[in-house]
This record gives sequence, structure tokens and C-alpha cells, in this order.
Amino acid sequence: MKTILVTGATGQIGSELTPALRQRYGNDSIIAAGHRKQPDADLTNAGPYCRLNIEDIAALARIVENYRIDTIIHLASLLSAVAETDPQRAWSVNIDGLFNVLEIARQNACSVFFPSSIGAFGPNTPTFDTPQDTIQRPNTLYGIGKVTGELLCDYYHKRYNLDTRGLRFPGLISYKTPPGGGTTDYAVEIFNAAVRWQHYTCYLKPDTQLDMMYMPDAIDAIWQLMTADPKRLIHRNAYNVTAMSFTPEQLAAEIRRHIPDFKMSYKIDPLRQVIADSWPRHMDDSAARQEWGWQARYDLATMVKDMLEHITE
Ligand code: VAH
Repeated sequence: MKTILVTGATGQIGSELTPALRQRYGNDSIIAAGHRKQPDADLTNAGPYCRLNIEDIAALARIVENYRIDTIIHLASLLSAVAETDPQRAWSVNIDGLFNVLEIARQNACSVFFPSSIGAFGPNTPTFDTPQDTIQRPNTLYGIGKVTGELLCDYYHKRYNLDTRGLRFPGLISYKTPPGGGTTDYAVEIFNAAVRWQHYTCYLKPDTQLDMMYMPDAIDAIWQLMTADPKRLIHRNAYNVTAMSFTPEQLAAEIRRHIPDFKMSYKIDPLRQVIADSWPRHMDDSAARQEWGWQARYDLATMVKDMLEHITE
């Protein structure tokens, strides 16, 4: 990887991945692209930033050709809950956008990273120790987009020998950007609420167990996968990866170890509860461990401690 384009660079993953890649490869080797007019200064001051609507293939082509991009980390996407409120726009951004990336990557021999998700599984997928290879019939537009994306990336690898690689991320927890309309956003919002008000009203039921991962592990996983020996990659699109699996009440209990007065109440959001209930509880990520050495560093206790320390700062 020498010149990398990060689409969706102002989003939850992109806003942390971009500076991390700039640290490894140099500021001018990482071109950040987002739909926002005024992204954070630390994104634009540290290196190239381009406004990009991922639905505009000509604009994408110009960026890839002008900067001689050799790798596209494609993060531009609508998340699960917001996608259900506007499925037509979600299809255009999430799938037509990915198709644009794969077509431009094919024409310019770029490698492509695609973030899949636990959302790529559905209600009849085994919910515990979800296998790497299993049934995938999601019933959300977001999930349909993720399965389609996995299949498209595999197709472009097999048909055109494009170097496509992907990860099925669980819910991602971070403190640098506000939540962006996902189903797992509660696990991000809860920390600010706990520090400021010692109270949070959760929109998922107390026993809704979901796979989760702390953002530093997600950033490491992307880099490890994209620099892995291609000969070892069997399940390119896309690897199950997880770090922990917990319920809202378990997360609240862990926060209470640091903020004893923290209280949690519940006001269920039917849309996001239905989406969460269709997802697995815990994935088997042994294929990622075997094929490219995946290993999470953060668990529930160390993630909560680190999140609270940063937010309190
Ligand atoms: C969402 N945070 O909630 C994303 C993610 C597994 C969840 O895909 O939509």
C-alpha cells in the first residue's frame, strides 16, 4: 500500500483510520474523501482531503487517477438504522457506491477494503459461534447491502483478479465521533451520558447481547488484513472478527465499577430492537486468527476503562 484513498473518511471508522494510516505511511500518502463540506480541521490540516459523493463515479475516477491511488479503503455507507428509514438512498450509497469503487479499482488496479458487518447475517443464521461460512439471509437493507458487497468483492477478485478484502465488523465503540445512525450506537452514547449525567436511557432491551469491538482493534484489524500475505487468504470477503460480546445491562454494570451512581433506564426503539434481534450474539472468528493472525487487544473491562479515561479528559 503506497497511496491510499479512504472514502467515508469523516465517519466513525474513517476519522480514526485516516490519522492512523497517515502516521504509518506519511500524511500525503493518505487521501481522505468525505461528503462533508467542513470536516474536522485535524483531518484536512494533516493531509489531502477531497469532497466526494460516492454515487458520482466520474468524481471518484478523477481522485483515483489524479492521486495515483493504489488502495481504496471504502468506508462510505449509511448505517443500519438510518438505512431502514430510506432504503432507496441506502441502496444507492451502499451498493451503487461500492460498485463504483470496484469498477474504478478494476480500471486502475487498486486493492479494495470493504467493511462488512454482523448485519450480513439474518434471523436464521446460527446466533452463537456464528461460523465463517454459514447462511446469510439478512432482512435489513443494510444487511442485504453487506451480503451483496461481499459477493461483489469476491466476484471482482475471481473475475478480474482484483485484490479485494473485507471484515465482518461487530458494533464498534469509539469516542472521537458522535454515533452515525447505527443499531449499536447505544454502546457509544452511553459513555458520554455516564460521565455527564450518570444516567442513560437505552433503546435496546437489557438482555440484547451483541458482538462489539473497540476502535483501536478495528483499525489494527484493517491494517493487518490489508498487509497480510494474499496466499494465506481463503475467506477474503469477508472475515468474522470480534473482541467481546455483551448486553446493555452487562455494559452498565462495568461502567458502574467506575461510576457507582450510574443508572440505566430503558425506552425501547422498535426499529433498532428488531434489527439487533436479527443479528448473531457471538461470531466464531477462528478463520481470521488462522489466516492472518487476528487477535483483539481490548475486552469489556479494558475498553470501558479506556473510554471513560478519554471522555473524562
Ligand atoms: C450499525 N455500527 O449499527 C453499525 C454496525 C454491527 C453494527 O454495522 O449499523
